[in-house]
Amino acid sequence: MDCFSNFKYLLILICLSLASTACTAFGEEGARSKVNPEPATGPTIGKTTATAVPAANQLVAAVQYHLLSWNVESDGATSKVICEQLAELNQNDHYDIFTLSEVLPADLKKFRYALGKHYKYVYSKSGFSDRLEILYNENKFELVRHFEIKEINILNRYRAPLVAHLKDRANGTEFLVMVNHLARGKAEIRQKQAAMLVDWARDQTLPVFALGDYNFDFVFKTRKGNPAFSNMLKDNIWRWVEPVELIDTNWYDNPRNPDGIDDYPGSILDFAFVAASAKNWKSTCRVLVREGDFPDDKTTSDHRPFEMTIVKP
Ligand SMILES: [Ca+2]
Ligand SMILES: [Ca+2]
Repeated sequence: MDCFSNFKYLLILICLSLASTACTAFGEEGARSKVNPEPATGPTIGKTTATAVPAANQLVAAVQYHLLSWNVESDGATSKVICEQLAELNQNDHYDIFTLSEVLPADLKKFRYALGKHYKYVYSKSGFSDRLEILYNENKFELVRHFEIKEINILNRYRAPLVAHLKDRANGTEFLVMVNHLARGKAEIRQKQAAMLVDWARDQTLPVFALGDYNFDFVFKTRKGNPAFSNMLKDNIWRWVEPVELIDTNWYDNPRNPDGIDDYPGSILDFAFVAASAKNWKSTCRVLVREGDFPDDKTTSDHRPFEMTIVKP
């Protein structure tokens, strides 16, 4: 080879090397969208699409989790139907964490298998036939500990809040997930429970996400809940994650005088709250409406499920 041929050879080598670098960069971009098929939200929108070759720090996916909360109406539904509906809601393992209330003891394990063996669960010992259950994707999370806050189960007649301390296996993020089902019949008990939840949350250092059936009777028209709701919001320790659209979460038609019309239209009983550093996370809540869900029947729940997406800052 003469001097000119050497130069051409060198040029070809440089071109080949550049082409290979570009392929690698686009390959990583493609891989990221597979890992995170959810539409990008908030600040991530546009970051990767506007830049042909993103910087390494932009390839890190946002730390976000999908939670689903649902009162499954213990004795007013069948485990068979609830299992089918849970599996349908959780296609492709969409939800990382479930917080359920009104779970019959016999159904705790069934709901886990409806989601898959890689979901594990903890449950409340309190609650008689209306237990609380937290299920989590074990591939994603390690369970650090779990506990019930027994004092809030006043007179041992209701349900103690159930808390799971989870740790993300991939990035070490730790947080608490709580499920609540506050007293329905006795307003003063519910009010006391809400005040005690505030006292408990005041001392928390980890992010806290608390979902469930709070029986706060929040009416859309007046934008007011019952006195327990006011207690819960006292001192801004808890922040309510209001659903993006206010949709009734509960169907109730007095069985003594049924007229096929919901007795409490335009109101909700089910809520998600955040406390401590969880207030810095981006949290979005949505009530899930499925075709034919209301009025419920003897096999389905009288509550709608709702979901919350949380994104770490
Ligand atoms: Ca029912
Ligand atoms: Ca009615």
